[in-house]
Order: sequence, then C-alpha cells, then structure tokens
Amino acid sequence: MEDDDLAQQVLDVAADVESMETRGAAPIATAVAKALRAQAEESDAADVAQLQAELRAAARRLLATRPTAVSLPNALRYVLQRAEGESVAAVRASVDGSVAEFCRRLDTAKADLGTVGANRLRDGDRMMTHCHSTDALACIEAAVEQGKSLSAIVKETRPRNQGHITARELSEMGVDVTLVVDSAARRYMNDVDHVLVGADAIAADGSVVNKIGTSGLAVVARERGTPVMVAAQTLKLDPDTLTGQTVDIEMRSEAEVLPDERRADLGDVRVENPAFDVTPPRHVDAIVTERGQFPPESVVTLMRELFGEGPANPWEDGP
Ligand code: RUB
Repeated sequence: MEDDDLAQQVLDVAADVESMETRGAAPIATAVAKALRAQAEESDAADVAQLQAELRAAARRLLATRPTAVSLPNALRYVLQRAEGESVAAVRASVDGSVAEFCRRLDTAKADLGTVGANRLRDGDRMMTHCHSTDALACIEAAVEQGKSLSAIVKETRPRNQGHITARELSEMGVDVTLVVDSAARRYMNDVDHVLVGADAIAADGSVVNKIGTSGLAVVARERGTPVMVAAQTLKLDPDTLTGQTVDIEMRSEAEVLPDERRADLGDVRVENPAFDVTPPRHVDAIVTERGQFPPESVVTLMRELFGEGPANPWEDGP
C-alpha cells in the first residue's frame, strides 16, 4: 500500500511525530491511536480483510517514525488487536470504541501514577529533573495539590532543551525552579532529595531508556546516595524485551547538535546525536507506575501480566 492510499491524518501524525512537533509518550500514543481511527473512518474498503490490511499499513507508517518510544507500538497494538467484526461498519465501530477506551485509560493512568509518585515526595523536597516528562510532572503536580511546597533543579537537556518546557510548567505549578546546564548536575546533586525522570521504554530486566544523559545522572545520584525515581506508565513497558530483543536507540540529525553554519568552522569532525541512553536497574530506586511503585528488577512480573510471555506484532501482514 502506497502512502497516497493512507488517510491524510496518518501522514500528518507521522510527520509531526518524526519532527517532534508531537512528543512525549502519551501525546504520541494518543495521536497514533486517533490516526488509526481516521484511517478506519475514511476508508472505502470493500470488506473486512481490506480494512484490516489498511489499518496494518497505516500502523507500519506510524511505527517507522521514532524507534525508541515504546508507547507508539503499544498504542497500535491496543487498537489493532481489537479491530475485528463481521462487517466493515463493525470493525470501524470497534476501532472507534477501542481508541476512546485507550485515551480514557491514559488519562486515568497519569492521574493514578501522579498520586503514587506524590507519596514519595515530602514537603520541602527538591528534585532534579532531566528532559520533559509528563509522567514525572504528574507526580510533582499531585504533590503540590496535596499542599507540599517543592523546588526543582531543572537540567536544560541539550540538544533540544526540553528542560525549558519542564521549567515553565513547574513554575506555573508554583514550584521554585532553578535551571542549570546539563554538566552542572553533579555540582547540585548534594542539594537535591530526589532525581525524578520519565522513561521512553522500560526493558524486562528493569533497564530504563530515557533521554540521553539520564544514565550519567543516575550514576552521579548513586554516588551521592540520592534516590532515582522513574515515573513511567505501564504503556512504557516494552514487551519485545521479554524475548531478549534490545531497545533501538534513535539517532537524530547532527544539525540538532551543531548547526551547519558553525560546523564549517570546526573542520573535519564527526558529530553523533543519540537521543536516548540506557540506565541499568542497579542505578534506579523505584519505577512509579499507575499500578504502584516497583523496584526495577520486578517490572518483569508486571510485564508478563500485561503482555503475556511475548509481544504480538499485529501490524505485520500474514504469510
Ligand atoms: C522525551 C523523554 C521523556 C520521556 C517521558 O524525549 O525522554 O523523558 O519521553 O516523557 P523526546 P513522558 O523529547 O526526545 O521525545 O512522561 O511525557 O512520556
């Protein structure tokens, strides 16, 4: 199936995820689920098999955008596994229903996770954050709503400075914010009570894949005895890792690190821009989810409960 045959919303969502116009696990998951719904609504498939094939093709296009964010395949899985029915209209209705249910669950999950995370934060605590995580911010927001007064050291998070979004949102919540460059993390580690980050994917062994720089931050935190808390909905659990696969780390454009006009001044240098890194479970104290908090080594139990022994890839065409 050619791109031309896909619903315009599928192509637009794919472009927005690729360019990071849409970013963060929940916004990505919501956008791709709704794009599948648009594909179902706009399709003029003659029969159920054709509509299901179109949905699989749309899912493959969406899947090709960002390789690390596991919320994306998990959202596609949720909708595709339920895209069944006796007629085209019935499949369409089931896609519509499952997208609505998926989005409802995401909202509830974020609120429940926030309450769990907030319980770890005490009045007067200071956190250090990295990147911008809606799950991490949900914990802080819930703590603020409980009447706790909090402050934060916010790392700017080169190269795309998502820390600026965190700084603005925390400050709007009434949190006292200090923005620092990434390399100042160790300098400020003695002044914080928690490192609080999100995750793009969590592997079966409890490793946390998050924005580049998280693993170094966790090492520094461990050196100083500062607890590292990872806020991540169960949507971030990567079922592919149950069968031994590793998480793909997205490499992004070199121009994000060094604009072309500056690069010419530096001569013949290689530039690399990995978007994420892997923090081993021994450097993480707790993974906070909507199902409660877990030591990283035990998330595998939760993963088996939610996904069974291995993943399904419902976007693949049959033999
Ligand atoms: C974002 C990032 C965030 C996680 C979690 O990276 O690393 O920490 O996605 O975010 P990018 P959330 O900006 O490259 O997508 O909790 O909002 O899902």
